[in-house]
Amino acid sequence: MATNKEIKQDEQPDNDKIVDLNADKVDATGTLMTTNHGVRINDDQNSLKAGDRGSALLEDFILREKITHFDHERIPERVVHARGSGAHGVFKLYESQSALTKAQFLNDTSIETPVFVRFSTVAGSRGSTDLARDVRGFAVKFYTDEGNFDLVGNNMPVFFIQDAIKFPDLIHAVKPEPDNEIPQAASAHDTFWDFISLTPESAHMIMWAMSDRALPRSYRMMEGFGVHTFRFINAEGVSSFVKFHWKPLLGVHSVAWDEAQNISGKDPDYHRRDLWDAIESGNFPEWELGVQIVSEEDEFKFDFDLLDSTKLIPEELVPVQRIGKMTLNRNPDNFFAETEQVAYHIGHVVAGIDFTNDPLLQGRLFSYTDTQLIRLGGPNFQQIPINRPLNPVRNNQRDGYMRQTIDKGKSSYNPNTLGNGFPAQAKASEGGFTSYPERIEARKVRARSKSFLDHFSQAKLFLDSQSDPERNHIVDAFSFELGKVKTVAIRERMLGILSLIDSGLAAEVAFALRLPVPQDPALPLNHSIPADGDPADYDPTIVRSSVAISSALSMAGTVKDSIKTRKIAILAADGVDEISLTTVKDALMAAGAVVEVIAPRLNYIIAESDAQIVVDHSFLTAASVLYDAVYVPAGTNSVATLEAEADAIHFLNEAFKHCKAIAADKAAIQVLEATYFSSKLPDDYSEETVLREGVVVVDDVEELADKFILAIAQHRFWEREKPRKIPA
Ligand code: HDD
Repeated sequence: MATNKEIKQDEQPDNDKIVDLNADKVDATGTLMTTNHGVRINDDQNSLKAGDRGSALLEDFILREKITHFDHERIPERVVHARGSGAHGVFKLYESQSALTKAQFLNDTSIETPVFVRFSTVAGSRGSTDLARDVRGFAVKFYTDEGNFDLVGNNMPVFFIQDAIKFPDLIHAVKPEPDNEIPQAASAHDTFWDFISLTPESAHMIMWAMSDRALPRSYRMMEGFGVHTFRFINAEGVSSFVKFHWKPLLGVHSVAWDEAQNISGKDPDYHRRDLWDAIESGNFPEWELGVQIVSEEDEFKFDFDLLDSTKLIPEELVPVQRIGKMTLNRNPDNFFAETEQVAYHIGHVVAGIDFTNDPLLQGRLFSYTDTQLIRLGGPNFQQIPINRPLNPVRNNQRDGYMRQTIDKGKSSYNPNTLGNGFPAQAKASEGGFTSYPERIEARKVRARSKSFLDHFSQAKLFLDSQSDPERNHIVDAFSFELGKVKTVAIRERMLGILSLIDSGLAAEVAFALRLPVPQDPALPLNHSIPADGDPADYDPTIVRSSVAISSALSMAGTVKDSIKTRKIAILAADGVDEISLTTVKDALMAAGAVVEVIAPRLNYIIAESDAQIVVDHSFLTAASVLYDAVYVPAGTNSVATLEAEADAIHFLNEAFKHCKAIAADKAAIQVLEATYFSSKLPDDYSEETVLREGVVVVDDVEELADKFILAIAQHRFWEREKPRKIPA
């Protein structure tokens, strides 16, 4: 047997080889075409035939190989999170976390850890729209020198269910209905709300899913959460509980629901394109990694159970410490090879990070390997380049479909002497993974812990922490979703659930549905208890929360001092005033925005000064919903054209309806006067008014640009929305 001293230190990471996939990259530039067995192809245009007009010959191995490969191009899409987009990047630690964890990439601030991130929606198929109302997946693979650590999270900090055994039910309910496969990528249908209305533990998550968090403006502008409580283990073996957070440096921003539905038609790849374009243009998306730490002694000090994934730890109770930064700086070379084949697994942890007994987490530990076996075709999926760890893999596993490594030597078993005892086990001091020796004395039971039974107080905490517009959007979302439900009994049951969260919320949704709020809402909840369960043991209405409001749960106070990467439209036509256009354009671009000129026709417009100005889109290829703000420059002919152009007026009307910043040179005011919001233009354009109303019309273009930038940074002026009718 080998002694540990004899183990060679040949195991240095080779970044180029693994993460850049260089060893496996094929660049066909300047090369000749070959078959898969390497024979040069002379004619790729015609199949082999008996004569010019004769039938094809079976002998044609070139044709057969090409068609066979094509026929087998598809692999099963992910059973959930099928629609997604990925990017490469790096993670850099701010300060050593060695007091908490021995994971090297969280100890050594000189290490730059490569990452591959995949964002996704949950319910839709691979080709579905990015803008569905849905949870977003936020999965990060850290290629650490000690193996891969996958943080497979979402953009919401809690989940629909508490136990993995309910996951197939949840997903069957939200996916398109099985008889007609309708609707695609939407939760607004009977089976989903039937299940939710019978599953009180989903109350908290459903508030998040009906909030604007489910409609991110960009993947780059959403938070990420590990959801479960994990463990950190330090070199002394001391464990602390940890919740992981990702905080986007651009802030957390959303779009309006009407806008989301329109984007789904105009550009279903909106988020994918946004991520790709940002990285291509060098605007690298950034998030800080945050941790909430709870010491082992404090496990039971909260009014919820740390093992319950339907609960979050309010930041008021345990602050989030930002420990490092992730930057996404490289687009994949090949969508299929990287983004489609990447295989995340919550069980991919490294020494220093460990699991808790969260029953949702425990079930996931099984599911992720299992799903890759069918999706990627066998047990060697970790050998696909995007999935390989940086450090060499050495064990006695052999063979199987698509084995990539050529393992040398006679011994493929342990213990052995024929291979000198290698590969040898690693001691803990050598980085060997050891599970946290948690003390467990328990009976084997199939039951839900009573500490998991408070289903409504954090749902209420979330609702009460929202700004008025955010709360209104939640009412609208429930009214929309339940409005699409055909079975009235399901709508009523949901109103019952809502009344257990907040009677005002239930009344507002009931008003929209013109239904009464049920009197005894707790009754149908008996569906969610075991066959022999006593309803008294499963009373989900216990209210425990000690925190009434948590400002971190609202997006209202997010970052609002930057317009970096915001997309601004300038509407113009022939005869535009060149200075009015370019002064504002240059100022916006200097502040980091992406500015596009939109005109009746493509290619260029001719300014009053006779200068040619490049046009990025015509009204045919652009749409208001694809921009964050809009500006109309001066120029007599341009203004006259736009004023009479229905597409231009529609563009502005939509921008106003979706609460976006709007600016016009004072000499272009006629265009705004042709919109439906002409009567709502403010009387003055002081900074205070601009920050409140989001509209700027002044004649000094430099002043205009400054005020417009302030307005765009606010992101949206939700207060512009029509006031709600208060139910009687
Ligand atoms: Fe899951 C994929 C996140 C619960 C079973 N999950 C998947 C992805 C994300 C999450 C981001 C996509 C990864 C990628 O981009 O490839 N899942 C979560 C979160 C959960 C959660 C945050 C709760 C806290 N998941 C969950 C449960 C189960 C699964 C309870 C099963 C018992 N999830 C899967 C899966 C998927 C998956 C079937 C589908 C494709 C894949 O794994 O690779 O195994």
